[in-house]
Amino acid sequence: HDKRMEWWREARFGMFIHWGVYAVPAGYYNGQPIKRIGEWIMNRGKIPVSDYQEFAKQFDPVKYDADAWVKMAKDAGMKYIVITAKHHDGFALFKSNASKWNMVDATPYGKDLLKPLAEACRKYGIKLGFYYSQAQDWNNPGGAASRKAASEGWDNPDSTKIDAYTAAHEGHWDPTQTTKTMAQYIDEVAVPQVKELLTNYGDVAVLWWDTPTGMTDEFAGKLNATLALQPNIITNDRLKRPNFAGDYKTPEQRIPRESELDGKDWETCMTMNGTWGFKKDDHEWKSTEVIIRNLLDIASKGGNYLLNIGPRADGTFPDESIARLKQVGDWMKVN
Ligand code: FUL
Repeated sequence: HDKRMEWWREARFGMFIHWGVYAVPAGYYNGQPIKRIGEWIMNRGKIPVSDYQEFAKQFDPVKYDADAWVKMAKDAGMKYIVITAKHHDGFALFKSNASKWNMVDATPYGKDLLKPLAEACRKYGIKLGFYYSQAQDWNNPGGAASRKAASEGWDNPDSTKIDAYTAAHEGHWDPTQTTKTMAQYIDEVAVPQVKELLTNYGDVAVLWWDTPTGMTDEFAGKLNATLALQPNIITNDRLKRPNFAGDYKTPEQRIPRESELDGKDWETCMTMNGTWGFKKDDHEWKSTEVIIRNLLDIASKGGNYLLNIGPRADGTFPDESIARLKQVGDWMKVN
């Protein structure tokens, strides 16, 4: 275990990338702003599956330049990248034979987004990790949907009707979501897709699981077994709780206090503004000074800082993110 963790323990700084179909609506549905984090828009807005899938027809990132992305990470002093291969909306940024809801089959762009990223990472010596939402999947039938959020009230104007439905259907809001069981979804989509990710892109340094809604030990065991395809891979602690602790803990949007540290490895993931996935109206940017202070605080406590970028649907990073990466890099050079 320790051998596998060596590079990660020295890394200190990494780039999280939340990119997907949600960058197209960028926080708006039917002209209405949908509150909270951008990558949750389908869930928060209770967008029907067929409507949401329409957005993919506008996901055409012609300005995507993986080489430039990785170079920006490297110049900022980052040592690894973790990208959302599939977020909760179930959309695969890669060519998949397990579901047509993927970049190659469902968008005009028609090309795998992870291949060029993997190549650029090899070129610049940056480790590549994949975020994969193993449990929640709001498009592939049988995938789970967060139940907790259902009690908070939705942002869709139609929410009373939807709330009753979701309460009766374990957080789902569209009948197509429950046409298969979660066991079928795990066997037919999640396990095959993770195998694709661990087979088709060379070395994969990290598997970053998320939100274990509805996970059982059996489901988690099947997913965990696929990791044998990459003997050196490490994983976070979000596959299933308890019993699957992974290699490190993942405090979100917060830096642990000294007194909370228990000797286990940890990584704080954090947004630069208020959202992970791109939202055109989110202008709450942290200053470069705050970002550097966070990095120092985290490094001094022995953790890693996974700092997020939410690229636009055209394949570019927001200007504010670019500026901050550049300034952090400049600071790194003199310190
Ligand atoms: C959360 C997810 O639900 C968010 O969308 C985001 O990916 C964050 C890093 O993890 O639990």
